[in-house]
Amino acid sequence: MDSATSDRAALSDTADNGLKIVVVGGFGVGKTTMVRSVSEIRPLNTEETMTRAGEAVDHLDGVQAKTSTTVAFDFGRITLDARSVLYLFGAPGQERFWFLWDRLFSGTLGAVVLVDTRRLADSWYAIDRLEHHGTPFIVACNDFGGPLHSEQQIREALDLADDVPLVECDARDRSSSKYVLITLVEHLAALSAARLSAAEAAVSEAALAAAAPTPEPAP
Ligand SMILES: Nc1nc2c(ncn2[C@@H]2O[C@H](COP(=O)(O)OP(=O)(O)O)[C@@H](O)[C@H]2O)c(=O)[nH]1
Ligand SMILES: [Mg+2]
Repeated sequence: MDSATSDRAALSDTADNGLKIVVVGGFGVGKTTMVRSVSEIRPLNTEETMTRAGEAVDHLDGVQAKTSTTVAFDFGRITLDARSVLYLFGAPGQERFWFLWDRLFSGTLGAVVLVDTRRLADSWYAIDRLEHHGTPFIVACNDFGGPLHSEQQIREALDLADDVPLVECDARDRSSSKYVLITLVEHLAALSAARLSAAEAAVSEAALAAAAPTPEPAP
């Protein structure tokens, strides 16, 4: 299906493996845009017009051009193959909705943290919560034409471990958003393979130890 929003693709009868992915990050970093651009169904989103009432509670620095905001979450879907389907949840970014995040993370396989390089600190909270929950994630820098930082500078500013993938994207572009999700799925697959081989190594070590001849007691 090519159009992100014009059609409603029916879920295949064979789809029995639902994988939940969340898109998180600061206010106005492009979460709703990414779920919209990549979803194969018309995405559910809960956008409301921003009014002056929010001025006093939401931090609007750097996002003055924004006219609507997510007040619950975004939801979209992407079929991976006959059995596997990605369900995408975009979290609301403003601080007063952070209480929703912990619930949103339950059952989540992995997350995309979107960042705007002009406001890197706005995505700190997302990374902190994901680390707290032990949810694997990747970081995607959304292209707002912001200052160019080296990968090392971004990693340092976000205090990212070396094994967390860091990519660039344009959330408005479907293939770019797809690439971000593919990077996440590959990262999850690599983590799961590493866990499996660590478990296999532990099992064979235990088997070797059990099979080793018991030393003769000293005379
Ligand atoms: N220049 C640029 N603008 C973007 C990009 N992604 C989103 N936007 C715009 O940034 C604004 C905020 O995006 P939105 O998806 O609502 O952010 P959210 O609060 O994280 O859900 C909207 O006006 C989008 O059209 C991008 O990659 N580049
Ligand atoms: Mg939003």
